Amino acid sequence: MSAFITIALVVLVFIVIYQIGKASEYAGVIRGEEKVKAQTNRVLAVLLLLMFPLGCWGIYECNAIFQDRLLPVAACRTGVNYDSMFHWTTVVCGIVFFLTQGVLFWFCFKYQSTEKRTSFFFAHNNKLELLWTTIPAIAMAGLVAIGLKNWYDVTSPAPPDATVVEVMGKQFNWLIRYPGKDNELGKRDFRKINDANNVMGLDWTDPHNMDDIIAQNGELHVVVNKPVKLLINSRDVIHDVGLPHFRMKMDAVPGITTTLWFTPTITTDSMKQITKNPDFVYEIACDQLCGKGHYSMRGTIIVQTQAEYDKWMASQQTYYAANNAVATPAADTAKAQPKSETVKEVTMK
Ligand SMILES: [Cu+2]
Repeated sequence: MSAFITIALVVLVFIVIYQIGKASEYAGVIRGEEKVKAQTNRVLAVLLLLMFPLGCWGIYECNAIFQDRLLPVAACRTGVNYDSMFHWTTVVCGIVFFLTQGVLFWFCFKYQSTEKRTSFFFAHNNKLELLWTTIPAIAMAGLVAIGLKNWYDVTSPAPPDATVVEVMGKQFNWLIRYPGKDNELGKRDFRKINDANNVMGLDWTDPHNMDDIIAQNGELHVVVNKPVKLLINSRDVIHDVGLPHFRMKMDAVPGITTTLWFTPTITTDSMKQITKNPDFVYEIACDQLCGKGHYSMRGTIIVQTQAEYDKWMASQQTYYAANNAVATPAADTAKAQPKSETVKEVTMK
């Protein structure tokens, strides 16, 4: 019964809408169809003309509101180049936008349909075709050329004096490994991964691993004005090392090492002053949806002077010492004493 009532109701609604349409059609005939059409056209043309400045004003207001919430100045040279490319792309596209949209809205107003105007059929014009193909092609080629230059800059081999650091993504944080005094990262084997005392699966038969340091709290310490090369990989699923303040990102893929290098130019302390934010930190954001804890996968980068970096490095205990000398679970390593050399001596025997 209810199904019958529903169908009847739907049919009734259709009939009502149809009748309203018919009624307005008759009303138009009585009032003069052409007159009503011309009046509607005029209103629409004026509204369209108002629409353009209103839209532009909206864009301006949005920009003013969000200006302070945008990223601060780029903290490396390639980042500055990237920002400049973004700026010029916006300028070129902005000019094209205002020219074409301005003309579009103006024409809608100027050439609105009236009783006196008849359609003008415009089939083809070689000059115009050439003009609106060549100019955008040159502009696009210029923008692509700048983009390619920046891309090669970022993906070029790192300078030989770059500090090498391994960044490993895992659900849901970042593991940062430094090569230690021998300046060489030891071998890893995913079968040796053990959350209790070998989070990155370091192969203890490789002597290069003995002095490797895994930074606590996922903090990546780097020296200002010194190139740093990141060797990026993942322990489980695909993550992505996103460095918004350096305008860079690179996928962290299990089984494949990807690289990224940059030279930080502004220390964390200077950036605190620039942003007038005493809590400012450079961020490593995971840019790849990697699971339910993805939102919390945030690492930090500390950009510091060479002296500060050396002091921090001296306070770090080797991962081997922290996890094998004293048989402590990984959770206790945070409390481990910084006497790495002594502990290392004991464990090496
Ligand atoms: Cu993620």
